[in-house]
Amino acid sequence: MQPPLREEQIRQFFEDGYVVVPDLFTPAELEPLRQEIEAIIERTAQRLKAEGRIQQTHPQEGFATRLTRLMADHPELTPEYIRAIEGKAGGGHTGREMFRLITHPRLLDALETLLGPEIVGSSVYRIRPKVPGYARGVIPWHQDSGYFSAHCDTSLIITCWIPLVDATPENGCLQVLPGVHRNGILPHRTGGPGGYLIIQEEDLPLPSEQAITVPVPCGGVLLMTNLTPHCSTPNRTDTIRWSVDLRYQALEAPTNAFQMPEEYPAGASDSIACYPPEGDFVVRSRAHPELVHTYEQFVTRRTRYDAANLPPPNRGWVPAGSTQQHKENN
Ligand SMILES: O=C(O)CCC(=O)C(=O)O
Repeated sequence: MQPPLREEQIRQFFEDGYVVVPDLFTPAELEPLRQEIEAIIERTAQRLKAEGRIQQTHPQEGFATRLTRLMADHPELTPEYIRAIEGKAGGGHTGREMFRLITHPRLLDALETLLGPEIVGSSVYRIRPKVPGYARGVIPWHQDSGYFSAHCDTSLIITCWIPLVDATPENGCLQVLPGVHRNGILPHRTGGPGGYLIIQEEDLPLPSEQAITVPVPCGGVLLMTNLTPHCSTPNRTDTIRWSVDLRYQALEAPTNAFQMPEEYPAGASDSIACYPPEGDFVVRSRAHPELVHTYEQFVTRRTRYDAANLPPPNRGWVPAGSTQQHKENN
């Protein structure tokens, strides 16, 4: 039987901080999630029409174009569409097909070769509709750890970036800086383009011209570490670059997978989880299979964390353009 990741893929992941596995899924295996997202768009458009806020629902448009048409008709409704798809703070989509993808055995087998057999679905997962011209679709240089609590910088948290269509340089695939993930956390700044954190050019360990552009075919996965600097590029096509990014860590890394938000001692949220506002969940445990969360438990955990409104980590990053240095304890 073919191993989940080949030796050279494992080596590239640890040496370069990223690797593309071009054929982890068949495009057909991603179809149920595409349909789950299409159903949200349909429901949202129907609701807005019933409320008299839109006239056209564009049912004839497909996954690649419908959201573009809806947003072009009413740009002011963009946040409402995005929120319906992504949830309140981004990770609120708890559909069954999303869970099926997050817990897909082939994906977990690949992750087991990198993380070991005890795996937590780390809280931050996202759906990203990169609609042509949508400013928040283009994400500046960052390490995912820039968003996480500082006490997780030394843990490996793997991002699995999974396009739901072919991701190309034209439609805004990612770029990475290879081989610099072992140098630790870089200074991030607040208030980058789209409101995101940014590592400014002068703080990148390599000039951005040395970045590698990483196309990923539909069915493929880009694996990155939490310290791999990466950014996403503009979508210059007329179709949507849909993707999801999922994150995983070993059970021994800091996690809130065994607490509900109301069980936190006051003020302790930053010292427990890597990303306190969202709930982690166990996806594989060879030693204690009884710890693995079911779909129903996953939904409950995600919903309770969503309602608790815990603040994101405050790492003391200073604003973009400021000459102030970030705090030493980052
Ligand atoms: O999907 C994108 O365009 C960017 C994703 C990203 O930066 C991330 O997953 O950390």
